[in-house]
Amino acid sequence: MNLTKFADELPIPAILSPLQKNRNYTYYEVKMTEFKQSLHSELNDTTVWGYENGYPGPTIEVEQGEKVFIKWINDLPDKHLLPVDYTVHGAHRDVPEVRTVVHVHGACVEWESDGYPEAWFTKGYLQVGRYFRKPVYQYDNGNRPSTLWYHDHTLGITRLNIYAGLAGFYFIRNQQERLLNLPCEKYDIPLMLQDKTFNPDGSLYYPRQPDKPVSEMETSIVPEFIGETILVNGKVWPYLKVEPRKYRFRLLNAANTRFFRITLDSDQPLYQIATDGGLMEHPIGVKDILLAPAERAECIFDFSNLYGKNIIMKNGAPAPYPGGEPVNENTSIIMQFRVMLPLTSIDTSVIPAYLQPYPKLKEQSASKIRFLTLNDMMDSFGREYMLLNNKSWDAPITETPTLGSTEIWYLINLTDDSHPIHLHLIDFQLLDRRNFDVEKFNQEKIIHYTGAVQPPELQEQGWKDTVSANPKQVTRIIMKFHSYTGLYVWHCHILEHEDYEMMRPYIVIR
Ligand SMILES: [Cu+2]
Repeated sequence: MNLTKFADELPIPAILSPLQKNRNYTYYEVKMTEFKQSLHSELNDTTVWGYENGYPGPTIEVEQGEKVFIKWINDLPDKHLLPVDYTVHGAHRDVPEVRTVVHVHGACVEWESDGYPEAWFTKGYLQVGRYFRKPVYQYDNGNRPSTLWYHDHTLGITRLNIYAGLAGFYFIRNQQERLLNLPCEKYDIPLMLQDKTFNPDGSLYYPRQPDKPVSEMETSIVPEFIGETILVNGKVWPYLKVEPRKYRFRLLNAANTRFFRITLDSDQPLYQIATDGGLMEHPIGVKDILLAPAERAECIFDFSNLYGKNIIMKNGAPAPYPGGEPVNENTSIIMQFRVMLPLTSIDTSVIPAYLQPYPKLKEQSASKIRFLTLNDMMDSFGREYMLLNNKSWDAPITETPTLGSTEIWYLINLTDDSHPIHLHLIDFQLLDRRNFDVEKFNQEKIIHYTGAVQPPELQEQGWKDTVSANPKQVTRIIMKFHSYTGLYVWHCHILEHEDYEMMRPYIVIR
C-alpha cells in the first residue's frame, strides 16, 4: 500500500474540559469507545479505540499540585479489535477478552490510582481484576512541569489496547515554567509518534503469528511489532503549517516496539529543553534525538529564518533497535513542517540559557544496590520471550524499597536488544552504562567490565522514568522512593515484551 506522504494536516488533540472544577477539586470523566476515524485521506476510515471518541485521546492539562479526579469508563465492545493470545500472562480464557486499566505514565500517584495491570475493569465495571480498588482515580500532580501521557496497562493485552488507540497526553504546568517565556499556546504542540500497518480495507493490521508461526496456536504473541507507516497524533505522515518563529514540540514515542532517531532534514539543531521528567538544567543543541518507546523529549524548533521552506522530520533508528532492519523510504519519514503561515505577531518567546535546577542524586546516599538481569528465554512453543531478573510476573515480589530510601539499580542486559526500562511512581537519574562480559556473567554470575564507563547521553541528562538498557551493557540508575507506599510495577516498555513476562511488581514499604 502506497500512501501519499504529507497529504493530511497534523491533528492536535483538544484539551479536555473538566466536568467540575473548584479551588481544591477537579473532576473529569473519560470514556473509552470504539469508533471509526480517518488516519489517512487515501484510506477508508479505520476502526480504532480511543478516549472520549478520539485517538489520540484529549490532552489532560493540569497545574502542579492540582487535585484531580478522573473516572475512567470502559464503554468498549465485548470482542477485541485485534488478535488476543490466550496463553500469555493475565490473558487466559478465564478473564473477559476486553479489559482496560489506565496508567498515567510518569505520574507520582497513590498505588490504587496508578493503573496496576491487574486492576483492570470491563464495561460497567461488571468484572474487575483482583487489584481493582475504585473507578475514580486520584492524582495529586506533585510532579515537576512535564509531558506525561496516559495509556492502557492491562495485563497481557497492553500491546493490543494501545495499538488500537488507547493513548493520550497529560501535561503538568506551573508558574515558574510560564515565567521562562517558552513558546506557548498554539506554539506548544505535542507529537505522538507511532507506527502501524494497515490492511487494504483500511483496518488496522496486527500480526496473528510471529514470522516463524506456532502451528499449534491460532494466535500467538509476536516478539516485536514493527509497523510499515509512521503516524503522528493518529495521522499517517502528516504535515503542519507553521509560522517563521519558535515552536515547542513535546515528542513522545508511543510505538509498540519501534525506536525513533529524530532529525530535521534542514540540518538545523534541535534545542532540547526537557526529558521525561520535565525541564532540564540547560537547553542542549543536538542534531538528533533517540527516543525509545515511552520516552519523551521536548524541543524548540526555530523556523524564524525558514519562511517558504518545507522541512521533513526524519527517523533513522533500525527496528528492532539496535540490531534490526534499517529504515526504508517510508519508515525514515515522520512528518513535514511547512513554514508558510504569516507571522501573526512578533516572536518574543525565548530559549532560556537556564531552565531549572537539576540536583544530582549522590551515589553515597543509596542505602541499597540491586543487581537485576534482563534475560532471554524460550517457552514450550519455541517462542522467545524476556524476563526481568529471571522471574515471571507471578513470582513473589523481590524489589521492596523502603519509603524515603535511595537505591541504585544495575540493569544487567544479557539480551541482544535495547529494552526501555520504566519504573512507575518515581523519576530516576541515569548514572552510566558500561559494557561487560556476558559469557562470564552467565557462567560465574560476576560482572566483568570490558569497557569504560559511559556517561549519559546529553539528551538523557535530566529526570527520567524510562531508560534504554542497551545490549551487553550494565545500565545504572539511581532513585529515591518518595511520596507513596504500595504496589507498583517496573517493566520493559516494548509492549510485546511487557505483555509476555518482562514486567515485575514492586512494593514500596514503610
Ligand atoms: Cu524489552
